[in-house]
Amino acid sequence: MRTRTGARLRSPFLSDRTRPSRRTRTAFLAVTALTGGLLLGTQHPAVAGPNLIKNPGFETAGTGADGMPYCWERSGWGDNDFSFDVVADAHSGTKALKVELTRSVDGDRKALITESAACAPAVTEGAQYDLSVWYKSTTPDAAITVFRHDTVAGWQYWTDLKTLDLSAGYQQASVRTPVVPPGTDRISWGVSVYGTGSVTTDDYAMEEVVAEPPDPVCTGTAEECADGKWEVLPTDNPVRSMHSVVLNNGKVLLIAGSGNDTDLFEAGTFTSAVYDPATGSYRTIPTPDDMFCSGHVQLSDGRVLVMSGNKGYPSADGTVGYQGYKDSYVFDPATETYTRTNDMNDGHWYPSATIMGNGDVMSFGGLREDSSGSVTAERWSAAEEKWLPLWQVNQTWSYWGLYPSMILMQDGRLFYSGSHVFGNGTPGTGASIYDYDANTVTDVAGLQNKDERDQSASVLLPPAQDQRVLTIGGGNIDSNPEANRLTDLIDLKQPNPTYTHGPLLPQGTVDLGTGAGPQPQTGAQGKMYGSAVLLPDGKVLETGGALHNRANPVFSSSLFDPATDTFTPVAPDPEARGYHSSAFLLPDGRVMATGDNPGNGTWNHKVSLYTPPYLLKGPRPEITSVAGDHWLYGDTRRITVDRPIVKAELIRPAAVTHSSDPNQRFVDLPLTVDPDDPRTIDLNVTSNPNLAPPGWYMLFAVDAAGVPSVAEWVHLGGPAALAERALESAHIHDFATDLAKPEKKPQKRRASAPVPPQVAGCDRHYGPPDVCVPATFPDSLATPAARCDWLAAHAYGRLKLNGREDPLGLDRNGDGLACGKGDVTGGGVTGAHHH
Ligand SMILES: [Cu+2]
Repeated sequence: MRTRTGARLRSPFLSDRTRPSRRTRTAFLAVTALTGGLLLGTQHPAVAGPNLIKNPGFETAGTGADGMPYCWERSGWGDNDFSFDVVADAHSGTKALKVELTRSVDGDRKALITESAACAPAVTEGAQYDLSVWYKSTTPDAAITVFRHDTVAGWQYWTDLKTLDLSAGYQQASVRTPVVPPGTDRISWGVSVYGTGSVTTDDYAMEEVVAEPPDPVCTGTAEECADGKWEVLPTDNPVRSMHSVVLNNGKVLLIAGSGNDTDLFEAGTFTSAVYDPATGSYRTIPTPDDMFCSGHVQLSDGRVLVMSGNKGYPSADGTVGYQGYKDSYVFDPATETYTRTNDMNDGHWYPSATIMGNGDVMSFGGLREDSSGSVTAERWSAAEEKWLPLWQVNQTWSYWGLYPSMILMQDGRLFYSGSHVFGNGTPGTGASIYDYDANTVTDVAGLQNKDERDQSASVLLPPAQDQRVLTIGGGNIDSNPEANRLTDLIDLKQPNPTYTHGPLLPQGTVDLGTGAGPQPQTGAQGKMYGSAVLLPDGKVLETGGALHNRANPVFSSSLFDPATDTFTPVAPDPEARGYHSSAFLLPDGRVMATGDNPGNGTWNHKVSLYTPPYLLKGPRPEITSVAGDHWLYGDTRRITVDRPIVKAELIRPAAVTHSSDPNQRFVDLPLTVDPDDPRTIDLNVTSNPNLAPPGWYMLFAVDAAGVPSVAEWVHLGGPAALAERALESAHIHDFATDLAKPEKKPQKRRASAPVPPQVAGCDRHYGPPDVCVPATFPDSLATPAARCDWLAAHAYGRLKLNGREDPLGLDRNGDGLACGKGDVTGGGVTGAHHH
């Protein structure tokens, strides 16, 4: 077998080799045609594909009244003053096209290839194309923008590829498209001008990239190469961490606080640990507060903002629930210390945290200091490094529930996906678009069973530019049905985004606590508490989960491919990963999984590592150099790699808890491949901070077999993040502006929302607060004996009553002990003791 080296790939980017001007191309193609048979047999032909663009230099006039050249049309939107003119200032020939904006509030103007079968180039699904254009520009606000023709849905915005530098004289911009999505038969593209100034363009070209896929290589067993492999690490996680934050030095912050352990809480023992994947070691660090079930997000400088946490556990009499701190801290990865910030305006146990395009952080939901629900929106100012006072923050007084999944959209609005923790979804459709600046909330339709998406997982699919969200599974800790297999997809680029049904989750095995071990799932059994992890090859790993409220772990993992909207089952994590578990991508391309906190109060300290199939395909591409690690929006940054790649991206490191990581995103970096050396590549960075909020990212380069490099860390930021544009609408396309549902007006000002004290689905009449006797038992457990058997099978141990009431009928002899000897006959009540 041939070894996999760069040299083995036979000139994979044929069309890059030569980029003749339009003038010379005709002659060149004639030579190619004459010698084609000969070239096929050679190892390194340098052949440019034909230019797929009609009238690429505007030399042929059109017939329309608007004066546009043949096969070119005017396009654009928004509030601006503009002109389109055919001018004599050509790069070649006698004509060029000038687009000018003299006033710009929002939107853009662009000359596009006419969106017709006669003019728009036909493309092949799965192929890539090199686009190039000669241009002059007097504005920094110009980008190559692509539309695609969907065979079902028609013409639609696809993506932005490259921001054009200012240029007084003609220069050429070239960039490679991503893989053409399924269902696409044509594309149209042009230069979008979205700020005042002019851009004159000429001599467009579009050539198909011809890449030979590498031979398959397998360095494991056939099963491993298909499904990947899990290993359980020899060293246990020293803390009961339900929070995992990947730091910009490659280490992982694991926050436990009291770790949902009332003994630790009463002792004031709060912990965090920093895990170093390079050594496999943990360092336990002092933790100033009970950050159990706090919120967290990396700030733009790489420090971690940690907000709220547990001020107090529920009272024994069941009248007071969990109480949330107003406290907030910043964790510095360099010193591994926490520093207190100013307080939030309200307490927020289980808050969301979303970083915005300007580096501010928005936080919603959770429980207040008195255990009622917080209706206070909180905003962390990046400029002032503090939580803003209430009067500076727009308020709708909405109660968003616990850990509401709030995903930043490309125009700065927030998408509430419907993923949340504990009980029912929000009133209405259970999902909405929240416009902070306008202070409006508008429901979006289509989320299935919105009241059974408790502890579902939502993720912005790769690439972020596609603005699609996947929501996976879920259950309901109050009604406690079997968790479901539902998945839902939404395309936030549509005028009226609506969830559509995704494929059912693949099933694995489930441990029902019967003693028989994990059994194949049946019927509609799915999972809640699952994790969704973006992988560098552009797929999503969903893994772990459980069938019921803090019980019955599900062992299944699968890969979701956003290119096909399908799941492929892979090897499952051998460890239980239910409540308080998390999974996240490491910079080396593997996935780490921690935690599990079943209802009996125990903790799974075992840590698993997943090696995806892409790491069992032979040598990985290597990033051999990066032009600086501080990148700006709209930049073009050169990297070198040891062999050709087909994709590069920035992945925002995880900050995950309770299946929720709304900041996780995969930002595609369109390639400009050096025509003379495919190992020298310019990466085109988005100019839109809402697509990639400022901060540290993992830069991956991926080859044609989907094998990623090890990540390099780069910081993305710059003035664009602070520009007003970052807070307002994106230039690229008018989207999600034709919502069918009416805007909800802000609610009346109020202090809080009522939340029952048994919010976590646990019956507080039994046992300590860190043990969760389900308020609703799984179906079919109707009798006290059956319930006692279930508790015993799930190792609940001794359960004292907290008062005289016994609503579940577990203490029939009234001795103050649930499911004691005198309570059950023939029920064999045994099991491990808690603590
Ligand atoms: Cu929790």
